[in-house]
Amino acid sequence: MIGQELLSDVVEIFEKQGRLIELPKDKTIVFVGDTHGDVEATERVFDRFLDTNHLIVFLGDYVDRGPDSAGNLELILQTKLAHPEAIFPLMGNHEGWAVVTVSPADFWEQLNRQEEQHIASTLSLLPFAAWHPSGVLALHGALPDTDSIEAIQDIKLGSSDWRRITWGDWMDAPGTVLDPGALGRPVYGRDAFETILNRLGLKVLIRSHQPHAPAYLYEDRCLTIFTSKAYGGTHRYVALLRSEKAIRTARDLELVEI
Ligand SMILES: [Mn+2]
Repeated sequence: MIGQELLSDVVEIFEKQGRLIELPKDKTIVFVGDTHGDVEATERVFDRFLDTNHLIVFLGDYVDRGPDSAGNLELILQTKLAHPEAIFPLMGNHEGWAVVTVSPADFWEQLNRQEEQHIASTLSLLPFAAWHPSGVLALHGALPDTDSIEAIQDIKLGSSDWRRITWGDWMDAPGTVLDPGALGRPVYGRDAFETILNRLGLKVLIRSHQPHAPAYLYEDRCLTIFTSKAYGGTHRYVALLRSEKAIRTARDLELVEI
């Protein structure tokens, strides 16, 4: 099981780095979709991209569903501790256990009470989003309804904007809130996407969370990627944002199979 010392050590890093990560322009950014206990996916990402030329952003959902949730989470946290400026795991809905339950929750349900509390409180400090100056925002689900990118820094765990970020789905249909998701996942439409993307001055949203969503939505400005085989898929993809490349749409990021 994941050691108490590892948890306490990464807490200090998460508290210092805050809820919104600002990504540098001089590295290639590697975005990794849900891994969900697929530790082989995480190992492949690190084997290939953990070096001084790359910065790795994980889009959340490290536990439940897959074969080795504890191993996957431990590998990510150990690597975060060893390389705090090289990898940035964001919060998915499966990391929000401190405030909301999820299903399936096979990882959380096999922990004893003390482990459950310690891991949940550690993961409750994960950042919500990562922003790149080329106009790209990365997060787990849907866009928060904030006035600025900077306001993401002040979003509270369990709030409506937190729920949008970690639980929100997108659907290729007109409208804003297509389903408020009172009992689960809120669903947002094209009008919500365009209004908020423009208000925040963004070009592209990259996210995961919805394994059956089209990869490209809304004139290629919303990219959904998945990096786990835990849903029965046979391919794992990451997306690369290269520093030298101008970004107009999500097609300007490069999808790479790992
Ligand atoms: Mn999710």
